[in-house]
Amino acid sequence: MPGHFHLNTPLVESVGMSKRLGTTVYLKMESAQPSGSFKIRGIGHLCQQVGPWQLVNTNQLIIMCSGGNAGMAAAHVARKMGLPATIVVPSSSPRLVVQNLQDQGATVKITGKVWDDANAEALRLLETEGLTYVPPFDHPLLWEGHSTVITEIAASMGQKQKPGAVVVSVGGGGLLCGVAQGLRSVGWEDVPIVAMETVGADCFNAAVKAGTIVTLDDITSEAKCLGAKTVCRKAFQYSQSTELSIISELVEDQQALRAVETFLDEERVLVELACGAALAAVYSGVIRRLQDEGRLPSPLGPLVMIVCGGSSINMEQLANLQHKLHRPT
Ligand code: PLV
Repeated sequence: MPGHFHLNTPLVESVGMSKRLGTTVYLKMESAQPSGSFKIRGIGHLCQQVGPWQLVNTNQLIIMCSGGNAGMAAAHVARKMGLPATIVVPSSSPRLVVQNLQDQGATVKITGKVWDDANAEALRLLETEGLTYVPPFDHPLLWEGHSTVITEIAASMGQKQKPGAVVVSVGGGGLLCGVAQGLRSVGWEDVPIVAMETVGADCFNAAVKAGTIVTLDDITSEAKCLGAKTVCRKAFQYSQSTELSIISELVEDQQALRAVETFLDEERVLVELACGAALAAVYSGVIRRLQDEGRLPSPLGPLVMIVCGGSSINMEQLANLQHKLHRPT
């Protein structure tokens, strides 16, 4: 088995974003991971930790539920470990996701409307069939695995540079927890995190506003991979901690889509709407506004954008989203 399943991804300067923001913007290109997103960091790490004593010896199936990208990571890791995988996805997942998962050799089960429904089915299978459950965002081993994204950034930036802020997308909050943990481990706990969601997939923002964990009635955003109805407890706890500064911000689906389009034009990389939510922090002027409001410093040190990636996107899917979201002006 390899040391780990993820790659050390490039940290590249974005001329276009830097020009817009008036400060250097670095892109951490998680879209270049083997499974198409950062998810392989945490899921690879979790499977390696439980693997020796649970997965490999008993040759159990890996079962997990996913908006898509966590499933892709699990299917990839399972294939590399020589284990069968069953991935439960909601019916909101595009056909492309199902095809991609099957191409990775996974069995796909489609259940329910949104991620939470698929999760309930995965937990049922876990009980009735004794399979091993791999969660997509709520597990300390996932966060530990995701935290390597920050240790790599620290190694790439070297001793002399430190981010002014880090931008992440938030679904169930696993990436956020990993980034928070990573910042602590490299002594960067004073670096603010800008946590981006879309309106309608905003369980973290809703919890921050309410001061308690809340469950959304429904997911109405097209960014289905951000579509957890309830954020994980750890992410909420981080938002309440005085040690870290986490700023929760929302963008409309249209802004996330424009960000995906601009990123494709300027950086020549196609990412999902879930990732567009983070990119929109620069393209839609969220960071600028936060500076104007005094919530981020001016001038700001280098901004690090976690380009979380995502593989539920291709030209056909992009055209579908454009059709749905871009009303004629
Ligand atoms: N997607 C999860 C959860 O879905 C999944 O099962 O694929 N960016 C991309 C491209 C993602 O796929 C996800 C999560 C996120 C960001 C957010 O990560 P999280 O869930 O750790 O906050 C419901």
